[in-house]
Amino acid sequence: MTVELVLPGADAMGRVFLTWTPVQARARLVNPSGTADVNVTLRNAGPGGRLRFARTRTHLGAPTLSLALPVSGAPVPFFVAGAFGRPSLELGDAVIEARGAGSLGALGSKAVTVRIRKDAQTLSAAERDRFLAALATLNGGGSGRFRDFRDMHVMAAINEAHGNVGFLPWHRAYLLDLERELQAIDPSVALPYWRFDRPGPKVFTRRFMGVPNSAGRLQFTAGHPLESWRTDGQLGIDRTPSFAANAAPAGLRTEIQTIALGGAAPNATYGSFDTMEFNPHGSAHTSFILGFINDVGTAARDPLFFMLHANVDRLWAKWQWIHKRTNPAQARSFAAASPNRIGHRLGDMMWPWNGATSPPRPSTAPGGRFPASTLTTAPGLKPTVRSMIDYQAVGGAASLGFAYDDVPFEL
Ligand SMILES: [Cu+2]
Repeated sequence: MTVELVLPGADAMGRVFLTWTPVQARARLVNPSGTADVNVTLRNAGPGGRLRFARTRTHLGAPTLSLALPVSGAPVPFFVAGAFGRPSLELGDAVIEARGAGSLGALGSKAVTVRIRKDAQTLSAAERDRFLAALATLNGGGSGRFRDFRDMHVMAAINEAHGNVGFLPWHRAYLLDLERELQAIDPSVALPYWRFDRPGPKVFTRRFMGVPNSAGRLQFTAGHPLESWRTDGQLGIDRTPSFAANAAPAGLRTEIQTIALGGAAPNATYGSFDTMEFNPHGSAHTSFILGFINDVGTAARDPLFFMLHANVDRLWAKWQWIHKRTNPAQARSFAAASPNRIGHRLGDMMWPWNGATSPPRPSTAPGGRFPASTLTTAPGLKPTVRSMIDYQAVGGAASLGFAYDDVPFEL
C-alpha cells in the first residue's frame, strides 16, 4: 500500500516548483490493504525547503496535516505552499512525506522545490554560481537569446516602460520573461535582487558581480561565467560604483522611505508610490561613476541591472502586501496613465509581447510572445498591465509563479 501525492504544474521531468502561494494537490491510496480508510499525516521530510499544509486555501497552513484517505482510492484534496522564510537551496530539497500510523510508517513522498527570489547578498555559493552560469548561457557569448532582452530595453522603447504608471508592471513582466528563460536553462534558478539601500559586500566581488579595473571594466575570478559576457558586439561590462565596497549608494531612499511614498494606511495609493521610479530606482541606476547601467539605452547590457530591477519589483511587492494592494479592480492598487499613454493602462497589452510595431509602439518587437510555464497559466502570451498586479494570486486566479524571500502570501 502506498500513498500517491500529485501536485499541479509538474514539468516534463515531473519536477514541481512552489512559491508562498498555496496550490491544490491531492493524495490517494494505491493498492490499499484491508477494508478501512487509512489515516495519514503529511509532513516535511526534506533537508532544505519547508512546506505548509492546509485543507483550505489559506496563508495559515501548518507543518503537518492529517488526512483520512478512502480505501476506494478516491483522491483527497489538500493545499500546499512553501513555508515563508524557508525556501529551497537546491532542486527538490523540500519533501512531502505521507506517514501512516504506527508500523505503517512512510507510505509515500514527493520532492518539490520552493523556488523564491532571494537577496543576492544571502545566496549560497552554489545558488550564486548557478545563477551566473545560467545568465552566461543565455548570453551565449553575445549570440544567445539574451540579445532579445537587450533589445527590449533600448531608447526606442523608453515610452513603453518608463515615465508613467506602467513602469512597474512592464518591468515585472520583463524580469519574469528573463527569469523563465534562465529557468529553462537551470530550473533551480530564481532571479536574485540587489538590495541597493544596504551594503552588498558579497555582491560587488570578483566572484559575483565583478570589480572594476582602473578603466571601469569589470574583472572577475578566473573561469567566472561572465568573463565571456558580450553585448552589442562588445566584450565586457563597464561599471564603477560611486560607493565604497562595504557601503550602500548614498542618497537613495531606504526601503521604509520608499514604501512611505504611497502614503499612510488605509489610503496608500499606487499613483504616489510609483514615484519611486525616480528615487530610489533612478538614483540606484546613477550610483555608478562609469557604467552601462547609468543610461536607459545601455542599462540592460549589465547583468546587475536585472538584480537592481528585481529589488524595484520587490519594493512594489512589499508595498502591495503591506497595504493589500493586489486587487487590480481596487482604485488604489493602480492609477490612471498620465499622460494617457498606450501600454500603461490596465487593460493594455504590453509591448513587445503583443507584437505591435506600428506607432506609437516601437518599430520592432524583439523576443516574441511571453514564454509559457508549466507552473501556471499566467500571464499568457500577450500580458496586460492588469495581469502583472496580483502576482501571488491573492485574489485566487493564477499566480505568476514567483515570490520574494521577505514578502509573504497573505489573504
Ligand atoms: Cu527600465
